[in-house]
Amino acid sequence: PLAEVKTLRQLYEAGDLRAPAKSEYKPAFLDKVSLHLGDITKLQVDAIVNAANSGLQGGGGVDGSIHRAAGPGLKAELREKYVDTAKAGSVPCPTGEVRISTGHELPSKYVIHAVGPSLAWNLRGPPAEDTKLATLLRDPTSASEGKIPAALLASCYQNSLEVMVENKLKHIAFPCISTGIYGYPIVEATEIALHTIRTFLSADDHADKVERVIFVLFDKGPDSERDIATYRKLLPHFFPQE
Ligand code: AR6
Repeated sequence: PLAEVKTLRQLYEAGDLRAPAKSEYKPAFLDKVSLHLGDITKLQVDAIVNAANSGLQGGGGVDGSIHRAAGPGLKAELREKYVDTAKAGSVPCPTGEVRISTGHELPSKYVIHAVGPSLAWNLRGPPAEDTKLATLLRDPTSASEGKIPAALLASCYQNSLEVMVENKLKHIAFPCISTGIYGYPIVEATEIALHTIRTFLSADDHADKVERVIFVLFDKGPDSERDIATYRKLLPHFFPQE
């Protein structure tokens, strides 16, 4: 099944991705990174990442789909490991952090539950002007727990990759964390995702430990066209063709 998920090299060769005229990045990792359109719950990989909430007991969006596909054992495992053990006054998984579970009835072996920052509660619908959103993204007091949303989103990707390597897992598939119900703007979120992964793979011996990082874009989402266009445009910037 992983053989069916095309690498960036294959996408370039098929003409599905086009390199930009110029990029400050050197070509690298083209066999380790994939862009895949579809449902993350169908992927048979070592780990899929869930865009969870800090309660870790399920929700809407990709979280709901993962819990449905995994069956009730997932919720029970999360409750036992992280909800029941959470100290009084703390949450099972604070924003920016991740928790790992097994995959239960999913084809993937593990699920890494990542809690992205939410801008939705602050925006209450689309921003009136771009400047309002720009302020929100940079103002540490305006969003999640007094921390800058971009840093929290980067932490989701960074922590997921670290947990992956710690557990000796070889592949990981990410959804577009925070860009659905949590309202993070897609271009900024994609830049954070791609930058964090490119930097992680570039460090020390990380590239040897990671076989594949898959960006999964939901083909049936309301914003799937927009998401696909964004990844097609930005991926070649961070991972240019040789
Ligand atoms: N496979 C891949 N991607 C998917 C799938 C799927 N089956 N379903 C949705 N997506 P969201 P968030 C995409 O809203 O913004 C939940 O209630 C979707 O198109 O799932 O981080 C949680 O419990 C979008 O691109 O996550 C939290 O409370 C991306 O997944 C909250 O939502 C993320 O959208 C988290 O919100």
